Amino acid sequence: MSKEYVVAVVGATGVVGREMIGVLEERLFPVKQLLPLASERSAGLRVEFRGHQVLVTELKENSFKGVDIALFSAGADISKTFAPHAVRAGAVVIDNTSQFRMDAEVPLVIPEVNAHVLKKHKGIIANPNCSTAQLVLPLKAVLDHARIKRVVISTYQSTSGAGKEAMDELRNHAAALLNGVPAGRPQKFTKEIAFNLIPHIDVFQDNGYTKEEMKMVNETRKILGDDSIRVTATAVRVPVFIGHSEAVNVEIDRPVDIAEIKAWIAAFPGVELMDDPMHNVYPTPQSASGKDPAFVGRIRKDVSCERAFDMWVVADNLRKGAALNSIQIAEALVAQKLI
Ligand code: NAP
Ligand code: 12T
Repeated sequence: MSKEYVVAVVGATGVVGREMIGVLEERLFPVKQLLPLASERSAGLRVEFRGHQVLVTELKENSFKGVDIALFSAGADISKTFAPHAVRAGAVVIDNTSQFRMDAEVPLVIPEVNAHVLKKHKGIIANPNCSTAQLVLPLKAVLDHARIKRVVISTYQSTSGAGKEAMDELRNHAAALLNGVPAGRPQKFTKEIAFNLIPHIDVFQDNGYTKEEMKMVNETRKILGDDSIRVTATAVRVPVFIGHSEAVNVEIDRPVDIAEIKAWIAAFPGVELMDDPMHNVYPTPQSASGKDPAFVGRIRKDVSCERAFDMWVVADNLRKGAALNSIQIAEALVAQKLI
């Protein structure tokens, strides 16, 4: 019989953790035992897995005895403190936070793009930021055929990227405003999110960018293995529940042939071309929500630069941007006999 694994989910009660448990079940990952972990606030709750109610226990240093795979999604500080305990207990950590992504010792992996770096892991593997994850799929499709000189990104990121309380804030504030009631002070955001846009995700840095924007700059180059690619980004929170969208301009090393670019992107695994403007076919967060691929549409030649093209990339941030990619990393570890 093929091997089965004890899988811990740290942050099992969060929007990403719940999605992880759903994806493990849906993809028939060989789970021998599921260990849902969260804060003391959630200890005693149950999560459903394969028709059973599984008890959530409090995350502790000694939670990882006998665990083969630990999926972390409870924030960078929790990963910083507890991932080393999981590794010491013999688990392979797949970390969904920003804590270890730029650590030279830690592979940062989108399996369709760079599964080959997994073999260098020393116990921790990082899952990229949601906005980076969906971006690097069409970029790698192009990079397999041409040099990429520069990428300019504007994001339209949903509230689920900031967790369950952020989604609640959008729901509650929108409902209040529609009922003519004051929405109350923003809690999870710096400004009112309902019927608004906020050009501020994660914290500001000294260079004027936000940390979310710099994650896209640095993680994209690390995953694509090419530090010569110049990347700049503006990250914006929008009043959408699930699904991140990105307007992306890509400059390559030769004049663009749009038919060729479309063919490269259409043929790439994990990407679905959704590009027929004459019939109003292009992805939206609603159409991408609940689905696995990164959807790409609006591919067109940049009228201001003959070596550049524009595209619109949309994915479910909780799936390819987080839970799905983490489980695909686990599947790749199994396929490469690294676990
Ligand atoms: P969420 O819905 O707010 O859930 C947070 C989870 O972390 C809950 O299960 C929570 O447990 C748990 N947690 C919080 N403090 C804890 C503690 N002291 N000890 C143990 N567990 C604790 O947030 P989310 O959207 O699922 O995101 C969780 C983390 O995943 C984020 O902070 C981020 O680092 C990462 N993330 C990454 C991406 C990506 O781009 N790949 C996308 C989204 C999120 P309780 O319910 O008990 O509080
Ligand atoms: N602050 O894992 O707020 O780097 O949307 C992902 C999403 C951090 C991360 C967000 C964030 C991460 C958000």
